[in-house]
Amino acid sequence: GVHADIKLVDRDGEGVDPAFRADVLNGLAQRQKAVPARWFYDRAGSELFERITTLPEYYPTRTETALLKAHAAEAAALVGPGRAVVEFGSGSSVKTPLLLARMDAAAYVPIDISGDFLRQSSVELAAKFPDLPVIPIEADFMKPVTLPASVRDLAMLGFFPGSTIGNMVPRTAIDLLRSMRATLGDRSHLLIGVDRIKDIGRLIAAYDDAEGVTARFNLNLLIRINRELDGTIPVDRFRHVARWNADWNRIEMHLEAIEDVAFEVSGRPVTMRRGETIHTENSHKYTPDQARLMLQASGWSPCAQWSDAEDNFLILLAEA
Ligand code: AVI
Repeated sequence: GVHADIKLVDRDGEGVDPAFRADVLNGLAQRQKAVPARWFYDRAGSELFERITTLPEYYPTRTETALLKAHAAEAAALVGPGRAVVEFGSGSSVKTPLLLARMDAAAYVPIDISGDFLRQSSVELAAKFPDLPVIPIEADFMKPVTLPASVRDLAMLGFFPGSTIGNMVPRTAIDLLRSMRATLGDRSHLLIGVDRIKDIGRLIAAYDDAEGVTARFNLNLLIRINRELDGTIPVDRFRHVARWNADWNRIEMHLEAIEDVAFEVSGRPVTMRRGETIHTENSHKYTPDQARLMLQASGWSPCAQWSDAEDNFLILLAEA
């Protein structure tokens, strides 16, 4: 069963989130305008992201799922039974059960900043694994998290799928991996998904799909700003752009003004010239060597890795 009461937080149609307001106002005041990608995920954004994961062009989700199907048992054998599986993020209804079905785990501990996603996925997971204690923690996993006494003495397996690590610049990614190491302790392992560098055309297609779902996902950020921060952004004067940054090995998503625009956010005036962009996301891609180096730089020792036949995606197992 689920071992916690989590308060429901739903900001759709509610008051202003001061952190959102600060991030947007600061971001729009920069020379290269930028809004952190974490703000994509309101209700509509989360639904659009779910649709992205099933698009023909968006290979990461289906490739990682296949890798877990094929190799979770091997990973489980390397890690051993009786672990607390600590997932960073509230968990996917497909990937998490694939791992837990093979782990013989002592507890499942999802950590997420969004209480309502956490609550929903914990209840679903507990229904699938009735004998597994599910202990959701509402917290920002970018910082070290104090785990409850009921799991603190168990050896742990951290689980961080989805190549979410790619949405951070390498410095921040290393800080996060270090803080995971601190959260999980000396006897722990980490299983992490990383998207690989590949043909640029295929990478761009994955972030600029023919159906336009990713464009709507990106543009939804402007709709959210208008709704939650009293914005007057002319959304139809912006277009979705996905481009490859070869210096950083990353896909960048931007929202480009297609003509000169002037609008307000929370009473503050903003102007943009035609062609000027708001940078909304980075999605870094790694070679297997780079991924292992990043783990090592964060205090983790890589011990196994699995990739698909087309070299699209990588899951790595590391030990503390
Ligand atoms: C959540 N994250 C790993 C996705 C990615 O691929 O960087 C977010 C995403 N953005 C556009 N499409 C998917």
